[in-house]
Amino acid sequence: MLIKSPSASDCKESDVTPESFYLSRRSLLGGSLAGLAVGALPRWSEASDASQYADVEPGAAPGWFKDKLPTTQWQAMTVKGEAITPFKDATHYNNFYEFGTDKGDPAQNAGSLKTEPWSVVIDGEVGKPGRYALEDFMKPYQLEERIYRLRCVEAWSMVIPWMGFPISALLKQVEPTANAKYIRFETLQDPKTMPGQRSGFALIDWPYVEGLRLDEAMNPLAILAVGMYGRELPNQNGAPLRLVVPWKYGFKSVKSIVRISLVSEQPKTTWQSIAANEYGFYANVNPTVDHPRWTQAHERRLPSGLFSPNIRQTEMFNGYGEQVASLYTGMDLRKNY
Ligand SMILES: Nc1nc2c(c(=O)[nH]1)N[C@H]1C(S)=C(S)[C@@H](COP(=O)(O)O)O[C@H]1N2
Ligand SMILES: [Mo]
Repeated sequence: MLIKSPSASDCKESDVTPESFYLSRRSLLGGSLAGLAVGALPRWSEASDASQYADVEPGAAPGWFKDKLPTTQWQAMTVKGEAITPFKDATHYNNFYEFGTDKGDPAQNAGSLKTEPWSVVIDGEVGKPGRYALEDFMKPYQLEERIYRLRCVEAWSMVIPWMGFPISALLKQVEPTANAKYIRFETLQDPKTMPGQRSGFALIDWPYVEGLRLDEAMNPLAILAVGMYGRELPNQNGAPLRLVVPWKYGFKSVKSIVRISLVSEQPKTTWQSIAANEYGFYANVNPTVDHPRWTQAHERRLPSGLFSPNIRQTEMFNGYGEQVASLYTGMDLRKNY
């Protein structure tokens, strides 16, 4: 495991606020983000003891969820010797622009998201379209625990134990037609409960949309998650249903999904629409292709603080090359960033 000790300038928070750069009134007005961004950092919890759960209400876990809990013990597991990120950090340092642009905003504001009842629409190029109540939608699937690295395009990362099921299992259920080439995911749009969608300054054309090529979605690593850390998803992490594609930058992993469409054309995705020269459709983690405004060669692994930034080398495909590199044989990953 390579650990690089950074120079002070290596990975300043102020360099690395790319996504909120487009959303924040302050940055649009040209104000400096540096002080504000550091101020917004949560204080890191020291140990992964039970007290870190204190201010994240689990809510009433629905029956279907309890019945499906896997028996594995995430507490004891690691990824190649990398520790699981404390729950507190994973739930208080979030990007979920529907609830604000600062990292602490989703934890503060996502309580207003109403996750029950929840329904998911399946449409487009499928043999079995429909609208399903979440508990019916979930019926065919067994939950599996997946401990994955999450690498944000902003050059920070975590290790999160998810619970979910492979998208390939969903595709088997809905029966894509021969015309289906991509899968498109849409987040809830509800300005009443999502203050970010009411902001006149955000450049996002809501709802938040993401997509995958069908063969990417079929890869066994690509999952839809309904839980993390042995419990259901907290709202700020995309309850009740989100995508997790660990070899891609975090913005691909769209939260709070209400619609899944099989389509014949590459979908127009949120970040590509905002700044196509900075955020591509593929968004595979790639330490050799820098973002126009900062390097992607390394990352801050949370918990990370001013005095122990915890910098590590970023791995190609976020370390999942063995499983996914063959999806991109013959593609120029410099062009298809
Ligand atoms: N709907 C929606 N999904 C989203 C986002 C968002 O703003 N809205 N942010 C993305 C980004 S940039 C990242 S890094 C991850 C963060 O997931 P986490 O907060 O669970 O760590 O969610 C992604 N999914
Ligand atoms: Mo991100």
